[in-house]
Amino acid sequence: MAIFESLSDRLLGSLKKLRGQSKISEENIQAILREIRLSLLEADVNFNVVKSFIDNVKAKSIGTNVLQGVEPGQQFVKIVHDELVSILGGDQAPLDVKGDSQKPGLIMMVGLQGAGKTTTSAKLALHIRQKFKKKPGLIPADVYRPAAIEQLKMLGTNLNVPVYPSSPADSPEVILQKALVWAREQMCEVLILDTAGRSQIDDALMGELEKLKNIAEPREILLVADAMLGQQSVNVAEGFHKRLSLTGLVLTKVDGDARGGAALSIRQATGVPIKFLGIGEKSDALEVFHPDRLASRILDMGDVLSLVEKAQEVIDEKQAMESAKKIAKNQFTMDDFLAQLQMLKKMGGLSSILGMLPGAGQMMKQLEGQALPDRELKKIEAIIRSMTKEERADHRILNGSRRARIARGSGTEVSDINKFIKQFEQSQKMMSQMMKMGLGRGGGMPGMPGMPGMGRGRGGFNPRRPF
Ligand SMILES: Nc1nc2c(ncn2[C@@H]2O[C@H](COP(=O)(O)OP(=O)(O)O)[C@@H](O)[C@H]2O)c(=O)[nH]1
Ligand SMILES: [Mg+2]
Repeated sequence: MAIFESLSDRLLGSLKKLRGQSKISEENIQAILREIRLSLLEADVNFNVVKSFIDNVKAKSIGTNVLQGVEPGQQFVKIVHDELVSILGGDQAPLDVKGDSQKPGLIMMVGLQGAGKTTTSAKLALHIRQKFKKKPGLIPADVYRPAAIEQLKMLGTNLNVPVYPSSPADSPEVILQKALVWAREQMCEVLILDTAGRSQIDDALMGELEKLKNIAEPREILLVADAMLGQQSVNVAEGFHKRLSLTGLVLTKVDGDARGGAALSIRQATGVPIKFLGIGEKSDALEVFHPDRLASRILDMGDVLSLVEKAQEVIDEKQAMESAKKIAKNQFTMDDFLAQLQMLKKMGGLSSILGMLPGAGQMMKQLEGQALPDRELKKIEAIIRSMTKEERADHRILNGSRRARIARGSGTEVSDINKFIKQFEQSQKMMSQMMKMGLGRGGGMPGMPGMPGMGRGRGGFNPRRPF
């Protein structure tokens, strides 16, 4: 993508200087950080976003242990990459396309004039039909620009998507009300409402959009913002977000020669996720936005990233093997439990992992009664962290007064501690039984999250693998 090319070139140039260095120290990254900072500012990234980016990279690089088999420079690239992913929003934010012909869902498009609302409305209709196999419907509600309704009608007709025949004589609210009735007759499942824009944010526009929002009860309110506006688009997004509570952003004209500042600032500044990129004028020029893919594209160092990831996996695996051995010897401690918890968090979702495990049905049942497993996990983490080293190594010494102290330290109740210890003993027992059943042979323990064979990027858990 053209807009990130010069940023990409500059970042890569800076990072190459770290190659071959034996250590990441404050001194040798100071200069690199200065260069990265300049590259970002030059790409028109918001000053505050640049500052927190640099601070975070610095904090994470200094004091990081260098992984075996990896150069410090390579590890630094990974840190910069991960921070890029983080300011771009982390995980990909999905589009809410719920709705059926009885009660169609509605996506409301808002933005300044010329940002690309009408074009993007048509693109989204196509996307929803192709990717979600749902019947879209388009509602033009820009009654101010004479050709606006015609424009959407033409786009929709070309795509064979029904477009409500709005009358410019009706107010936008009346158009919407009539269109909702029309949409049921048409059996549309997801509606896209194209609204009017202004050359800048004003109160009259916001008032009208608020009225439409109240009638439409949209599942999504997407702000369409022009990437060419650079940092200015951040102010625009903040203005719209304040009045309408946006659910997502579409950044258009990313195919142009903008410098990328908007893309790199807007999420961090507003907290609203970027959901799509507009990469051309045609109706199929829409791209689902993936923070990690864009970060990799900017840094263009796929080989280095996977190398560092592999090295990290080795560490995880070593730890996992350790605990498997301990389980076998019935020496699995709270410390190991904590390490497993952390791995679990990294892999995301408890139920998704449990679902892959043999004999996990029972564990799932036990968990079902608990309203918030994630909150439960945090509680357990706090409890273990409040224990002393001796207590973690052997929980049997936890008498009444120790339990009371731990409850105070972790902000929980003694009953929580008792419950957790009971659970811990149960899982200890269960695990050693599983080991005795032979599930642990072959180096791995499929019954444990984070065990070899289930690591990220290693093909996941294979249920047919002989244990
Ligand atoms: N190159 C490029 N042009 C775009 C993109 N999105 C919209 N446009 C163009 O921008 C202009 C304004 O778009 P329009 O949808 O009418 O904007 P609206 O006023 O917000 O409805 C049109 O000429 C579009 O073809 C995009 O992603 N890339
Ligand atoms: Mg328009």
